[in-house]
Order: sequence, then C-alpha cells, then structure tokens
Amino acid sequence: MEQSSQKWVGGFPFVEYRPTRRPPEDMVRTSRDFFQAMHGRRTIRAFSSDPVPYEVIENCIRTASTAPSGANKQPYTFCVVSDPAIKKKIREAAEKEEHESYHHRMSQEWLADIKALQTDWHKPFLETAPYLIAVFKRAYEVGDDKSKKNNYYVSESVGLACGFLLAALHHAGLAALTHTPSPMGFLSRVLERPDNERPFLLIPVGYPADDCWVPDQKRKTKDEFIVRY
Ligand code: IYR
Repeated sequence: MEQSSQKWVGGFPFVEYRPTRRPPEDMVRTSRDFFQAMHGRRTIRAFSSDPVPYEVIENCIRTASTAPSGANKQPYTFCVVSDPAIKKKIREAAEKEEHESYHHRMSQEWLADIKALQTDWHKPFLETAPYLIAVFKRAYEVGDDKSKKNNYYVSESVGLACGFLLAALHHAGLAALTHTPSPMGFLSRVLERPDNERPFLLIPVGYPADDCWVPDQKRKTKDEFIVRY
C-alpha cells in the first residue's frame, strides 16, 4: 500500500489511496490460491498444549483490527488469556452453562443438528489450548466526563473483526475454535470487564493435538450460495 499525498475534504484530512493494480491473471491465481488456503481451515476441539509465541497472537489480533467497523469505532476488546488459573475458572463456568444447555436449554432439533459434531458439555480444550481469546463487543464508549458515546453496527463490526482474526490465525499456522458457551455472562465476571462490554465469542487457539480428528463435513458448493445477475 502506498500513501502519497494528503488533501483537505470538507475540513477533514484525506490521503490518496492508490494500491498497485495487478494483472487479471495474477488476481485469478492469487484469489484461487487464497481460497484453497482458507478452504483448508478447520475448526478443532482437540488442542495441543504446546506453547505458541505471544507475538503471533498479537499480530493476528492486530490483523483483526484492520477489519472495517461502523464509523471506524473498532468497538471491541480482545482479552488474551494464558494464565492457567483463569483458564480453569473459565472452563468451570463454561461447563456449568453448557451442562445446563445440553440437558435443558437446547431443543431436540438443535441437538440433532449438531449431532455429527459429537460435542457435549465437557470443554477440556478451555484448559489445554495455550491461549483463549475472549472477544467482547463494546456496546458504547464512556467519555472522560462519564458520558455515553455511541458505537454503530457493533455486532457486524465485531463479527467482521473475528472473521479477519480466524483467517489470520489460520494463515499463521494455528488452529482455533469459535466457541459460544451460552449464556456467556460468566466471561465478564471472570475477566472483570466493564459494563459497556458484552461477551461476543470465546476463541481457544493453539496447535491441533497429535491425535486430532474433525467431523468429515463438506462445505456448500459455490452455486449453492452465489447468485449472478
Ligand atoms: N455451544 C455448544 C453447542 C454448539 C452449538 C452449535 I450451533 C455448534 O455449531 C456447536 C456446538 C458447544 O459449544 O458445545
């Protein structure tokens, strides 16, 4: 990306954006290669406890922060947990909620829909994975004078950032799980997050365990989700 000149538009600074145009054949090849690379990503539930350099996690979260967000407010906080005592607390609280969900809260249809994943309320990966990234959406900001300042399209913005994060983690050679123990209020309590933050996703990250198996599931083919006009 090249940044050349600056100018004022309606009283605000603008910078020129002129990324180098690439030949179409180049774009076809690189887009196909990127698709193949991303198509190789799998959600895992069996993690190795091998350590991962913190800088990799930090770089991937910085990539997440490059996603577009409503009014460029970047309405999220990424909490990176490696402390075993905190991971244990998170696991215990998550398993309590998940036990209740699997036994009483989820419908028969829902349970049937996820049967092929062979999940249950046990969540050992919350202690095994070297990092848990707890993503919080910031419903609003609090000004220095304690006034509330709006954020916009918060769920969309945080969802986009999480998509970038998962792509970056995969690109870096790591595996992850998008985990949504429900309800997730315990994350705010364990991590002592402020009132303007709401739990959004819990993402264990690490290498796959030596003996890691994933459901043999197929993705939809392009004609099932692309409509050309
Ligand atoms: N949150 C539960 C159940 C679950 C729900 C869906 I939708 C999934 O795709 C997978 C699991 C759990 O994490 O076990």
